[in-house]
Amino acid sequence: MGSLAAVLRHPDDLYPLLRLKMASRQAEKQIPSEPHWAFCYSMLHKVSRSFALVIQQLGTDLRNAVCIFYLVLRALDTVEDDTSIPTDVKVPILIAFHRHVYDREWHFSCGTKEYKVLMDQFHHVSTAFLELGKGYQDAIEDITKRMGAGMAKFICKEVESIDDYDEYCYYVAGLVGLGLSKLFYASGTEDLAPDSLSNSMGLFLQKTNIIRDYLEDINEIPKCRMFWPREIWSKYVNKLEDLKYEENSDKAVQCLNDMVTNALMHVEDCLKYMSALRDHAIFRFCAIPQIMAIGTLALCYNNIEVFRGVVKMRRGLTAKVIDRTNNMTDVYLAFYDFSNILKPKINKNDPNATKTLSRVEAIQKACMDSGVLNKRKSYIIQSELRYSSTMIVIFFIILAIIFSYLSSTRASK
Ligand code: IN0
Repeated sequence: MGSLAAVLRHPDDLYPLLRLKMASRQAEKQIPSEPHWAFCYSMLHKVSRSFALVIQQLGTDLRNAVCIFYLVLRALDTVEDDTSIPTDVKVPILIAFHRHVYDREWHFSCGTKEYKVLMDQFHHVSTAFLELGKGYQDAIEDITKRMGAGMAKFICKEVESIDDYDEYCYYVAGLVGLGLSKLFYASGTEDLAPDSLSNSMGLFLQKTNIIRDYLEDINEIPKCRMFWPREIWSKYVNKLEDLKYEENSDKAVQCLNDMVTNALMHVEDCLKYMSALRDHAIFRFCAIPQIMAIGTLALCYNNIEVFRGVVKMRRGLTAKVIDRTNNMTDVYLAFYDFSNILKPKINKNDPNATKTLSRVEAIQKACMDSGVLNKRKSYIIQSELRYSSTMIVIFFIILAIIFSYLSSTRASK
């Protein structure tokens, strides 16, 4: 019902949604027949929904390597995330995870739902990993080793300063960027990107997740998870969980805006990283999550709902992003448009208003300086406006027909 209402409100979502559905059906048909690869690709579809589609569009060898990298990281994440595992059990698993991927016998039961299946049947992932080229295996092993050690370090350490926050995000997401850049390079299609830019790609995605998932993480049972740095939230409340209470709404939104402003710092690096990519499928694989992230930040900024429930981009808009992201012009347009949605939400009484505004303007300048903005209208927002005005016109035409029908029946009586 909710999705029907959303489509009625945004009728232009319908076509991209149908295309996404068809692409998803097509991708499911292409799942390989060998049992270990079949397990890996169907698991990928279960844990990453639309993102799996974009992975499946990569060239065969790179696609297999990215699929395994993604599942290994999800498995490592499942161990890290499971708050019911005692620390003395969890830490050795995280530290040795890079060796477990070589061991077809290894498995550890934890997590819930599809993640539990992934962990219970991890031997399929190891079997597939052992079939990858050596260059891909080395890159995945190296990143898994460094990430596992970093996660272990943060099991017993709180995220106090902004430096801690950047360090934690480096372990769980920046390293993913470094690993992916290595995989792209190993595939022979891309130059090796500078580590600092690869890191920013991960930090921008992960910081957006941490902002969006505040409520889910704070309400985690049996133990809450806290990733917002004390250096930021302590300016607004005494305890991180106080942000969710209604009486602290004003402070909560100010703190949220501070967090969003911090995340926006990485955008220029991300634009630079994406503009250097050459392969179309790799480009889409990188650009789609980035556009989703700036869209999510625009939605979360100044939005108290982040502390009340789930704030997510609607499915139709996600489908549009997947359907229409093909080159850097699309990326600049999307970043420009989403920062334009955020900009009027900046309240001049917000303690970080000047900082946020200068971040948004720097992003818009980077998009403008690309020289492509005036060549084309936005592929997302403009069409939204056009369609909503079309809907208003249709509404008035229907109203006029009903009115003239009613007046003619009354006149005949
Ligand atoms: C990712 C990233 C990802 C993709 C492309 C380039 C990247 C460069 C640097 C770092 C990460 C990069 O993208 C996914 C996107 C994703 O999984 N989306 C989910 C939505 C969701 O809410 O979970 C979907 O279902 O579509 C991502 O978020 N991460 C990720 C993990 C592994 C790999 Cl190989 C690539 C997770 C994270 C923590 C942000 C790195």
